[in-house]
Amino acid sequence: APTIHRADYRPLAWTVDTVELYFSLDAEASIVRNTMQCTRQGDGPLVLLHEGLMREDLTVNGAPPKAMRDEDGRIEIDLDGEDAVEVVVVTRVNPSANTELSGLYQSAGGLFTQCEAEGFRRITCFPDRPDVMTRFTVTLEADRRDYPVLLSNGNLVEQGELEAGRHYAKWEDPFPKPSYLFALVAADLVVLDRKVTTVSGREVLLQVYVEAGNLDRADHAMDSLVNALRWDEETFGLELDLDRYMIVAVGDFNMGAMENKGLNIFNAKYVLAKPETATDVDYEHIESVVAHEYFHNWTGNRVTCRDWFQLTLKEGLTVFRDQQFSADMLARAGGETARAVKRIEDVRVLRTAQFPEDAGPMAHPIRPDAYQAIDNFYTATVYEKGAEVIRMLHTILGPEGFRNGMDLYFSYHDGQAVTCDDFVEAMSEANGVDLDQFMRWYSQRGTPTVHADVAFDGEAETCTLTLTQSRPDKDDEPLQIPVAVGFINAVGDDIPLRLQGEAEAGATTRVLQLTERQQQFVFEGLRPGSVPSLLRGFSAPVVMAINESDAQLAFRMAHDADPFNRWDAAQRYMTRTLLAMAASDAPEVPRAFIAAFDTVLNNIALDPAFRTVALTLPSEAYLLEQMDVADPAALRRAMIIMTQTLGRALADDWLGHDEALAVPGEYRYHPGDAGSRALRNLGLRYLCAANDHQGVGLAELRAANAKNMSERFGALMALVQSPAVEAAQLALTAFEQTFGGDALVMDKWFAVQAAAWRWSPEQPATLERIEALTQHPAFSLGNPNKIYSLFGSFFRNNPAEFHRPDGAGYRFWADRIRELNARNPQVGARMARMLENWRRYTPELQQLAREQIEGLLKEEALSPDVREVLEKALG
Ligand code: HT7
Ligand code: ZN
Repeated sequence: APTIHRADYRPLAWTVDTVELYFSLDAEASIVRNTMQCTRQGDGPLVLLHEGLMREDLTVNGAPPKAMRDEDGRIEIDLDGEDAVEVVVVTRVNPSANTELSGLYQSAGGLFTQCEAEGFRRITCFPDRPDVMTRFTVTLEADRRDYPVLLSNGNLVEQGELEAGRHYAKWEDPFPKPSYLFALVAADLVVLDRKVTTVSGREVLLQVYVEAGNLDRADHAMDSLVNALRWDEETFGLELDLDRYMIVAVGDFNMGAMENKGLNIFNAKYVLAKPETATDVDYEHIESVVAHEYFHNWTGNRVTCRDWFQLTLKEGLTVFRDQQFSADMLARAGGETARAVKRIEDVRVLRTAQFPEDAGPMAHPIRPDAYQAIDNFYTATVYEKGAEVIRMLHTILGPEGFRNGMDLYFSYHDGQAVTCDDFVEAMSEANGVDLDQFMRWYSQRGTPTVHADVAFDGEAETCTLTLTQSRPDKDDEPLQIPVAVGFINAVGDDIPLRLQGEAEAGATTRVLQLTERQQQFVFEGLRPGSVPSLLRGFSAPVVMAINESDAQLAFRMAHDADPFNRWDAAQRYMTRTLLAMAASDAPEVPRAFIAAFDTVLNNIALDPAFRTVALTLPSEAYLLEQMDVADPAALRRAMIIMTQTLGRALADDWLGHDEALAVPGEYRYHPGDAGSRALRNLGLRYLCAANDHQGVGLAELRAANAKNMSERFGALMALVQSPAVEAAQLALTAFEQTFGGDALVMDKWFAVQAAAWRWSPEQPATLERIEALTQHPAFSLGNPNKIYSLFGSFFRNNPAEFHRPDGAGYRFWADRIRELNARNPQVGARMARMLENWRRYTPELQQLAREQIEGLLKEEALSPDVREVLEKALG
């Protein structure tokens, strides 16, 4: 596939002002009649893009075009002398044969669309680029019995009966939009309605559409939507601009959800929840994804991207907004610790998913310069690092300055397709701040490291903090890095800080602006022995390198007033301990480590949710990234010894907390309750790892009888991740019997087995178990959730079993990529990425991985998506 470069962007010569779509819907043969009013805006032909379409007709002003070229999915029509034309295209599509789930496709008997990024061209011929903003009118016609619900964007303006059991609905979207935001749904669904009044007094209808039988799982999504609507009014003064806002749940969906104007289509996983089937984490994800899509209505839809290189303009900003929203919701119910725990969870995701991406062959700036398949660039870098970049702006400008910048951005660009520069310029202008250097975050890839050196002058009572930034790409220019800093005294209290030149001491946390390669900051009135706490709240997406002893880490784990850094101290201590154990022939957990762990576990003044994150080991993906040569087997041995030791040494404590933290009464989604459940689940994890008799007994009981899925699944996971093989098998079978008919719950059942460690050589290998599970009746290659649960969970969360020394894991991976490449290249490419960092592994593993990647690249029918990933992996 050709490489597309950001620098090559040119405006189109022709745009489409209005489009009228008439769909005659049918699962095998849908006819699409598309009438476009096009106007000239520059020199050149009218360009229409298409992919995999049966074209039945194409006319310009009622006649076949006189001069037309059609090559590689691109039609060019010369229209010399014309300034405005009507173009009609008639196409035929087969939704039931669409296994890629892009364009118009079938799922569970209904018809759905997914158009971002380039799916609209799989429905009709169109200048399918985000800078073409068009007013859409859509008529859907279908069989009433099979498709009683007919939805599209905007307002329903007409509906009625037709002959032969068919009916129709006509929808008009008052807002011009790019084609990637078009959507339709034709299906047999039920709906949850709620009416709310917006801040300006307009009554709007909110709807959540689900399959019959799932209405009792739609309330949480609806509540989340209402909360998001209110939050955007209050925080950014942004009001819902439509009379009707719909969310539709679908079982087969490549990603999480899609923000189509007024008609969001969601992976059912991010809509459906009731206590018996959804965990606290599911509830949390639903809240944030519903909010994310809602927030796109302004950041993405009203102001959209000029081209796909600007993707982080909408995604980074919208992730930042959903993170702030969730933090506010959690803090409202659970106080400030709940906010801190949310920040910790977000950073954990960044470090686990984005840091390795930024150090691997797919590394790219948050605004990439080139791509082959845009679907490969919906990445952790564009989303999560992009959100961190926005967060830094928020930190630098302050909440008010940020809000002023947002207001100015909308006042300039509402209704436009713009660039990241436009956004940062609005922030700069609104605050009178020069952000030219800050813009480098958009063009430089890789995670920067900030080295910190702390030197005390005992006599003068000063402390000089020297910060030095270094970046993976040598030619990179220094970035602007906000570094939040605090110091803690010997009894664990935060010290009010006075920077040289200041008259008196002020706040205990100060944000320093590191703009040069190296800078010194002098603090006055600081005694030697004061302990620095750097990068508080993770104020920038960097690695903070500082020499700290184990004792200092244990001290900060117990005392740092910044909860993020307290957690981070624990992570650093765990990381260094696990890496030392992985490098040792006789790994053992040091006593001092157990003592530091014990102190946090038994500090009941600390919120259980915080204790849970502080006592959760770093992910294996993150730890492997920290090893000079990634050795999954050695790391797994260390992880097993660590979890067993912490379970055994602290068994009584875990059991005591289990009893003390039982949550009485009916399930409610609440951060306090969720924190207690999470700490109990973590306790079961450690106890079962140690094969503690009482712990296993508790887990067995809870896996069988718990009233809510958080406790039931937590117990199941603890059993499956333990040497208690028989108890685990019994629990898995019982779980399957209870939930075998529930696709979303079965996703969990697949995922937990795919992530299972091997606790002894007698235990069957996880790969064999996965191979058997592909034959399970609830498994389907056509359902992305199943792929992510069974294969994704294995490749991502089970490195020791995936990177097996005999190469069987890699052979399995290659076979799956072959299948998925043919069926669903977007999902195939995602799975292909799971081996992209193969060069980090031991030489033996590298050799085995290389063979499989090279073998795949010899395949003739490789999709552009999969090919791009594999070629980059091989470098
Ligand atoms: N903006 C949405 C992206 C999306 C997507 C992209 C490629 C292929 C399929 C997709 N489904 C949804 C999701 C979001 O960020 O809100
Ligand atoms: Zn998004």
